[in-house]
Amino acid sequence: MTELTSQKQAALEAIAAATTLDALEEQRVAALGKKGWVSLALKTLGQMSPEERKDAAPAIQAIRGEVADALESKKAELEAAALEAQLASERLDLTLPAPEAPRGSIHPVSQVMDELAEIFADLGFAVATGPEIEDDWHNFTALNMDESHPARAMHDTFYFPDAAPDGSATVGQQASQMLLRTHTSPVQIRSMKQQGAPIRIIAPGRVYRSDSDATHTPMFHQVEGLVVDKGIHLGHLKWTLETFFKAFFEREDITLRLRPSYFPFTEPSVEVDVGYSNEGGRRVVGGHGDDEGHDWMELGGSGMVNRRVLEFAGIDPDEYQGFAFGLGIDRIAMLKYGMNDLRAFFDGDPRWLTHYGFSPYDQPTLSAGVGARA
Ligand code: 2NL
Repeated sequence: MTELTSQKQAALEAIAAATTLDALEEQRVAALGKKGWVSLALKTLGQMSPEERKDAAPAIQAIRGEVADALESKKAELEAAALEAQLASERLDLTLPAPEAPRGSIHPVSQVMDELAEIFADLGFAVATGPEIEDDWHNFTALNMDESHPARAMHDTFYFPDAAPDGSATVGQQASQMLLRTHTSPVQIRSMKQQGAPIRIIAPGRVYRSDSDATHTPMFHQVEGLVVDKGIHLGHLKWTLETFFKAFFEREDITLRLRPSYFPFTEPSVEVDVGYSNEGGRRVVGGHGDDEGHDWMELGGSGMVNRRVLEFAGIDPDEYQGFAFGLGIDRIAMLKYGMNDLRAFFDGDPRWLTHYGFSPYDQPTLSAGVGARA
């Protein structure tokens, strides 16, 4: 018995001293495992006389109980300590500021297209879109540009080597030559053919010309506008452009000069000039171009839709008249937001975008102002 008591004493001390669950498990196996000293002591009961057993059995059971209790409470203590340590090490400080996620920005061309759409929507214009890969008929023929027109020469237009593979684009029985549209006019031709007159649309988008230098990129952006109705005349055109430029440049002192010109698709045709002044090397739109220190700048072309174009588009020119205009989006974006190099628009350099790009929250609205906040 004394041996068991000292074994118990040693075991209780070892259990008390255990600092890990593994060390504690070792103690459990050594005492209560199949070959542990408690289990061996229990086995000795079988060889005892009933009298001996009567005293020894409760004593061994008591030792077993003491050791088992000590193991259990130490296990609970170590598990609680392990949980505390884990909670302390995995604690999240929710008051720390989150790392800032990189935020995208709106390209100035997209911003200006949104501004255009907003202003013209207020004047009753819908936005029309169409394919950038066009056929010769919609891009040229329907716009009164016959085979001999210089804009149809190879050096201006990107032609595809073959006609439409599925024969979808045909003129009469003949497959039409495919090309990258050189203006957004074919969008308006398609809209007129589809919905007829009256019509009031703008067609903003990418256009392509084989031209590349400091002021020309092979892809650029254009917005064209078209109004067809009864009794439309040049006065409607001038008021519409004036009203647009005042809203777009956000100033009232805009002066337009309509200069006689020639386009095959309009008759009469006029170039649209706007008065500007030079302020510290920067061109600022506004004022009268003939005033001291002012000059005129060409922003686009326009005119009354040529009656042949209306006929091509299936509209009776004796019943309906229309005006149309075309403006370079990249050009008016540079003018409004002070960019000086057209090529940087399409380099895709994120540093340029960070400098000139717009926050997604700068949504153009007429009530809050179409221009983005500085
Ligand atoms: C320019 C000149 C212009 C048009 C585009 C047009 C469209 C149809 C019918 C008649 Cl469907 N005209 N568009 C008219 C005059 C000028 O653009 O210098 N653009 C930058």
